Amino acid sequence: MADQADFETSAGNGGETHQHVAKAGSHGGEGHLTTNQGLRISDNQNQLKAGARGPVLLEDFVLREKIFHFDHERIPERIVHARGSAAHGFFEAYESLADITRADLFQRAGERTPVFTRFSTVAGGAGSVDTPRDVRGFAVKFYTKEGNWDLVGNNIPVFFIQDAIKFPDLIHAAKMEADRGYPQAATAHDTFWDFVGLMPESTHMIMWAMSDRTIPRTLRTIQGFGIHTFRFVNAEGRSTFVKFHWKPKQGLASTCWDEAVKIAGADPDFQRRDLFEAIDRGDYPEWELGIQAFDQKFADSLPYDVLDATKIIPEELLPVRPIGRMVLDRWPDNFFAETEQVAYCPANIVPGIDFSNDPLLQGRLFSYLDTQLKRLGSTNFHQIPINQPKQCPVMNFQRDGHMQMLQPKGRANYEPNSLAAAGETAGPRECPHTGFTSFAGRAESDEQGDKLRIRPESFADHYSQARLFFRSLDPAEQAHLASALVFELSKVGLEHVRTRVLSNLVNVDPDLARRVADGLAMPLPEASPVAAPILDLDPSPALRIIRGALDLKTLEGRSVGILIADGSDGKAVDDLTSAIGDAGGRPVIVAPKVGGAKMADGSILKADGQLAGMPSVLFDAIAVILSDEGCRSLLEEAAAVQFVMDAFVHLKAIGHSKEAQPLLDKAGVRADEGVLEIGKSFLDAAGTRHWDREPKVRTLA
Ligand code: HDE
Repeated sequence: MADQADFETSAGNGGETHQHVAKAGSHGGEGHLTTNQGLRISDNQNQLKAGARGPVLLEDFVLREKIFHFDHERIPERIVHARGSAAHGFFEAYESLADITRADLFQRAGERTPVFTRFSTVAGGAGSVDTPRDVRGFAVKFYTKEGNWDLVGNNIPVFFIQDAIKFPDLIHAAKMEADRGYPQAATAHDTFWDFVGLMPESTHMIMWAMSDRTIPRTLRTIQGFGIHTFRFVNAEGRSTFVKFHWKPKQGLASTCWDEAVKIAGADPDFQRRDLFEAIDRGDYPEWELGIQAFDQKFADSLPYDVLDATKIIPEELLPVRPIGRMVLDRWPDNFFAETEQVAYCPANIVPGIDFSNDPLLQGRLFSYLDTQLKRLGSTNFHQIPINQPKQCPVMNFQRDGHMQMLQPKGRANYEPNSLAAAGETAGPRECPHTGFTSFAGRAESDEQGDKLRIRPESFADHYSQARLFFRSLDPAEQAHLASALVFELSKVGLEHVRTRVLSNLVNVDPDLARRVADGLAMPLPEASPVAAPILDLDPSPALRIIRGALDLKTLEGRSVGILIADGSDGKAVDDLTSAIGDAGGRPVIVAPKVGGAKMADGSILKADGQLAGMPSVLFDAIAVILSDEGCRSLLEEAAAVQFVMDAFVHLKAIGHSKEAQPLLDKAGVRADEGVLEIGKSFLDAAGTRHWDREPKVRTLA
């Protein structure tokens, strides 16, 4: 028998009918190894055999139980968003929002609600890499006192399609091609662009997907969006439309495409590791939650429909009001139990929050519950600890089913009942006052009442906001976007597909289309026909990453790789390391050998990583502190030359000792404001990328 202390019981999900949820995960303690029946195991090294060299006996139930359980360790991965990383934390409300919502978590300034947040890529499998060009999922489970509220969003505020019925087609087209099983986690292939070309409603999202938003530097430097229009409903039953925004305190930052590709090889878990390590060292990532709140009159004043998930409301038109912050401060105990088994669902809402008629959102309300049954195998998936409400009981008469963990007592398993009159436990009752009621106001749709498979006229404009997005970007970002289109379409073998996409791009911006056509060495086709006039909307600088409002120049939370070798000046390395730490950055020592290098004064300085295994793509800036002799030896080392060359072409700051100059020369580094001798100004330069360098290092479309 295992020690009794290994098995906690918790009333976590308690309440009248659901008492005593056994915590199924207490196998981590010290003590004796047992079978799942609690039988102490005497030998975990050898099977039961008939004689020392004889055959294995079928009787060996210890072996069979262990192998049986192992064989079934995998569950179906998510059909989309399979690869993810998650963390625990809290949400803290800034002020009472009682005027617009009755949701309990927004009633009191300073009130904290526990959260579990999962970030993901969309297209790749669970074992794919962290840095493909892809949308990032941003799903937050708020464990409120009134039940779980899931805000299941992305790092992009729009989506590819307007109607949920197109989702399986979109995902089929985006994932690995059906016959060949590749490419994994990449949209640069025929079927994706074939679908996109035929679905002009995806054009706005394509602009975002081809921008640097989809190659984020870390998960800590992405924005999040609820995408759909939701509702807040206050105690009087008045509804206000809301759109949700998460803004990273760490700033918004992306990689260069070439860098993202190289990170995939150097560290396929780069973003997962970054999140883990940041939390581990107490550098807790934080986001501010904001809302755009508006009424029907405002919605009616817009030239597009707020129920259309391919549209944004520019912040310049309707500012984002900050309403609280989320801090992620705890890594899960167990990846499978929590990150893999967490089951988000946009239908999980609380009183004071409600849906709009967005047809994409409406379809999602069905999909997530359905997918959880397939993935987690039981209708009782809500009993898994990560999915249980933490601050309120679960009480109802739903019973039985696979893997039922609860043992309700008594006869009451229906409602209403009058068993209380006989002195028996009657169980929970509905509550018309505090229970959730759906917002009953007049539906937004004029078509309400007729059964129609139809797209409203107000959804017909597919290009104005794509144009708005492209024209709002910094010129460097526009060049990245155009080059991403050239790259992706260059991987498309079907010429008619490329031509069709180009025709759609002409509607977005003729200059963009021309740049992409030039990059492909293809003629520029005629614009594709449009269903609604294309408007020149006012640009929205808030959409920029580069030189935008969230492009922070700081070392906080960023890393500097310091390359050293035998003979380096130990004091210079120490001084730089402390200065980086003081500026909130993370110094990482890289040397040809992980055991360290012998400094000029004879001391050994240990390295955090070996040069061949820690290329500069893993850092936000680099420093090279070498002696003449150390530099000479590294001139013959391709990894050292590449370390410096990549930092330069990825627009990072390079600080160096005088003696390191020959290595910089060999790497083709040319002087600019981001290349400096080590000193105070290097620290300033290291807090940002040097975009003006780009024309010197890359040909962009
Ligand atoms: Fe999802 N989506 N989705 N999605 N989605 C899933 O649910 C679906 C959409 C999003 O970290 C699945 O548990 C449909 C938009 C995130 O666990 C599935 C449609 C947005 C996650 C599903 C959409 C999202 C998912 C797969 C079209 C941004 C990962 C596994 C109507 C607002 C959550 C699962 C996590 C996951 C269906 C469109 C975000 C199959 C039918 C739009 C962040 O149910």
